[in-house]
Amino acid sequence: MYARVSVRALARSIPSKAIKTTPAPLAYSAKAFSTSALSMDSHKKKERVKVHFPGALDSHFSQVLEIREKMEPIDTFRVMDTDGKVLDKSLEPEVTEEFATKIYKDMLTLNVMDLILYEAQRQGRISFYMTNAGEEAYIGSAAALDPEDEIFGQYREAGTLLYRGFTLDQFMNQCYSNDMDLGKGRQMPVHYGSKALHFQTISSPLATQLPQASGAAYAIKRSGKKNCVMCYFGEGAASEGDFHAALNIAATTSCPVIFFCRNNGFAISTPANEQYKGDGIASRGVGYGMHTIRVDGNDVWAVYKATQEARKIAVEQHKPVLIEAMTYRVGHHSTSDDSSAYRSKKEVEDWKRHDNPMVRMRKWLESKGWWDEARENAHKSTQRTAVLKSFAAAEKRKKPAVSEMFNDVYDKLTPNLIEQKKELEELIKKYPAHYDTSNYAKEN
Ligand SMILES: Cc1ncc(C[n+]2csc(CCOP(=O)(O)OP(=O)(O)O)c2C)c(N)n1
Ligand SMILES: [Mg+2]
Repeated sequence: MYARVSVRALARSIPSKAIKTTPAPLAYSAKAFSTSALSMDSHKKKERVKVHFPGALDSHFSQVLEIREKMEPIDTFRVMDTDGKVLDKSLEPEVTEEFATKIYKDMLTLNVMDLILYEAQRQGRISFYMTNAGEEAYIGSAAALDPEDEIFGQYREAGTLLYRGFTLDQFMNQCYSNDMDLGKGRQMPVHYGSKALHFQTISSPLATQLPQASGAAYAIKRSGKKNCVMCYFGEGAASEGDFHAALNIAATTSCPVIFFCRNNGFAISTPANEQYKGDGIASRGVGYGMHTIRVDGNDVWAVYKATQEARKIAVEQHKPVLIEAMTYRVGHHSTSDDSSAYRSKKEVEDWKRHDNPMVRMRKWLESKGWWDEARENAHKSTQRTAVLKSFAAAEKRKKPAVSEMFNDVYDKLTPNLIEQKKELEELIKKYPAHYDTSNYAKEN
């Protein structure tokens, strides 16, 4: 049942040689529970009669009591091997040098920015940070989107913003919560948002973005815009109830949304094998009757191709798609985590050495003659200088004006907010030693 749904759906929507059509798996029947004399073989010869129940229209009646635990695992689509070699010539990406190098340059810039901001947190200069190491290939998914597709992120997708043109100054201003921060200092570092770049502000409670993404996609469908929603989340977040609510409503109301799961093997210290028993997150997509793709999340071109096809389905057919990108989180979960407490350093080093998305993409670019050591060093060095410059400028700026904490909750200040604001102003005036506002921007 599972494979039949997914293969047919994929075959209809992705006219590519790359799409494998696996035959439906044989039923895993529990013969021990078959009380009738009918064997599986003789049963199969009998004419199959479809059920008439409204709850499962594709089912057939059977005299074999089938108890299923497993289904055929979903394959992982890849274009390049771990050395950056394209495995099937028909999958060679047809892209320009400019496009391919932009993706890689953004991956490199993200690495440079992560390194500097991670250290800045260690020195106590910002309060928190999260890195992307090991998962940089997800930038391939951003490259497959239209700039007006609405993005809902979890927190480890800063590269998608970078790809869309969020500036280093904007990243730094947010991490410093200064008066130039688009979020006006109301969020923790890395909780970016940009209305201009169609990137909804990150929120800390896991999975809240998923039902919101379904709702936004429904609104896009109603508006008639030829766009979709892209919703990123981790495999850990998929354990939240919101995940299930989001997928079910998107499937039943046909919302143009791509659910992009970064399955990086861990939810802080909880490994994926303690998080779920099924075939990853992808198997759930088919469970909700939705197009589903599992992809090598360390392979930029596989991620790019999968997202391109998913976007076509979402925009042209108004249907949701689940992509599960298999990857590995090389960095610690965040600056509040020390991953050596729950996994060996050797395991991490092995991933860096044997399946590194940066190396795979770089080798592919080098094979085209589009990249070399000199370009690598030059890009890293200019980006390091640029990040440090933005960083120093952001650090010098004042915090947003104190009154900003009352704004934007509602369109206009409500009577109770006006009262609270007045009370705070009086307190600041009365106890200046306790409420030093010299580091805050002046009130307008
Ligand atoms: C509702 C909720 N529960 C718990 C947390 C604490 N928390 C923050 S991140 C995280 C792990 C999430 O893992 P995953 O979704 O796999 O994303 P990853 O960090 O691996 O990218 C947890 C448990 C939270 N922020 N919100
Ligand atoms: Mg995870």
